[in-house]
Amino acid sequence: MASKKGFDPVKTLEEIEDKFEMYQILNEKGEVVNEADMPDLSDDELVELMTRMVWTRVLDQRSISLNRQGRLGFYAPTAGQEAAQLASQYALEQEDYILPGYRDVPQLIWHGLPLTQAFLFSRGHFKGNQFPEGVNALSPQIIIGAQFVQTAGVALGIKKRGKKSVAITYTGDGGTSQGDFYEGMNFASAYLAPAIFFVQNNHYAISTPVDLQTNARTLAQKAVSVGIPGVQVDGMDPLAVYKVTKDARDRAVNGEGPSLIEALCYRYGPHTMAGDDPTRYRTSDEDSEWEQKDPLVRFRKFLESKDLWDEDKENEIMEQAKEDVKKAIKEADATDKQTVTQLMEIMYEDMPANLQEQYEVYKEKESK
Ligand SMILES: Cc1ncc(C[n+]2csc(CCOP(=O)(O)OP(=O)(O)O)c2C)c(N)n1
Repeated sequence: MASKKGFDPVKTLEEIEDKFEMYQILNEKGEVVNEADMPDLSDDELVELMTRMVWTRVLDQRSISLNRQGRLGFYAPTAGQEAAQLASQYALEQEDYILPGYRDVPQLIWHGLPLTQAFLFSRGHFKGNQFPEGVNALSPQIIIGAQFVQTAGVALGIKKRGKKSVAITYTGDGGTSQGDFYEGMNFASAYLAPAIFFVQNNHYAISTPVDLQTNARTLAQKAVSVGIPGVQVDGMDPLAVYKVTKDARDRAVNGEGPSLIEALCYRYGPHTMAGDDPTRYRTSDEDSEWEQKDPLVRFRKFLESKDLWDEDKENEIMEQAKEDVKKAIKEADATDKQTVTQLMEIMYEDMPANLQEQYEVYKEKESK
């Protein structure tokens, strides 16, 4: 076989890596730096996107406090990731499927999951996972990377049914080290399945920094290995996140296959509320560097410059969010506690004989 003369694989790698630059539309000061790529969003839609980000920031603060009071169970903080989460979800349509990770409850809420159910999920109540009709989503996945293969499958199902919709999954930077990450993307690529693989690179998998996950300069470039488009986007820039997700969706529904998106962001809080202390692995300098990039701050500046936003409006949304949380947690409190037999009933259509025996024991206990 003839070998290519002068072929330099190291140079080829460098050339590929150089091509993956962070994509941005709105800079940290709220200035548009890429006018040509401004997404086609009306003033009302821009305000709606900001409203969702402000509301979700309050939800995060309230959820942390409810967790500390022992009124919520599992909770993974989201502050700092609003643009990555909500602007990507905003680019979806109602018929699209979301396969979220444990930190991705906000996307589910804005896709139609009632807040009360999100709270029940946090408490481990099965009702938190019984999504209303028309909310196309799977439950938040705790197993890292496990939804990549499922997303390829859901997307292939969408394609086989001839539907014009997509399946999107979310993971963190840590998730890209799982074998499932490559398997899912490769399968979806081979079948041109309408999938979007969305990585929120918040730079840490619990305490492990992203440069210990991989020697690759970007996570987006991993798309090259399976022959799909990959983009690294400023995940603190809602307009850029919206644009790249919308483009990926358009390509997917047009039969052009899946895409990989890496959104550079930061989680301000701890990994979860189960005892993580970020000060043990992050410096306060790094925290403040990222706070300068905050998605709400830059989008507020942008909207104010267009006379679309002011303090009164923001306060109104914050009050509304607090009211919504109050009402939802009350409803969650008023929900009957789940029983062991209920859990068994929803697990099995036909219960195995050994469990049937246990079921009878619990039924008896619960009747007292
Ligand atoms: C397969 C698997 N391995 C390990 C864990 C334990 N674990 C829980 S969260 C986490 C870190 C994940 O980090 P990343 O994917 O970057 O997501 P982030 O939490 O930053 O959103 C790990 C290792 C798990 N849940 N699943």
